[in-house]
Amino acid sequence: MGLVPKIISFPKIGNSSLGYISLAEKESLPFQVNRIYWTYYTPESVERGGHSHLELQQILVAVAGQITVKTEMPGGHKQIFLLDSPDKGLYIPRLCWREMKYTHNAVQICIASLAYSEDDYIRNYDEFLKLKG
Ligand code: T46
Repeated sequence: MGLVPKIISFPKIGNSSLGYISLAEKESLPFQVNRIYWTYYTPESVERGGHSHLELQQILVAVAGQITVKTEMPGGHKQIFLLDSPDKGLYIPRLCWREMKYTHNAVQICIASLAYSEDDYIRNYDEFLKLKG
């Protein structure tokens, strides 16, 4: 997987009368998983993110509700992704600036490559812009 944000499609097993299972086999993921955490009850007025990570790689999944993710890579390439299905994930490479908005019912799973470390964050946008070039 190249170092750009991209949508990952997870297998979707089942049907509308039985329901569905989606899954992420480790061989299909672009990094070794270290931990998984989830965010929820984010008010619709709140924008989360507003940071990049020096080393952390992640996959975000909206297992319920919808998440709009704006991304920017060093160099200025900007994209907007809509996570609106539990069988869809967004791969976020290291250094990618991200901003997220959530519907009231959204539950975001974050599959992460590394343990939490505040030292891994770039929370200042001007500092992020200096990564360009
Ligand atoms: C990300 C996006 C997609 C902890 O104390 N431990 C933890 O494991 C985490 C993840 C966070 N925190 C603290 C740090 C902050 O004071 O919780 C507060 C909120 O964390 P953060 O600013 O990372 O929150 P989000 O929702 O902006 O970002 C989260 C992930 O944490 C982050 O890695 O990229 O989702």
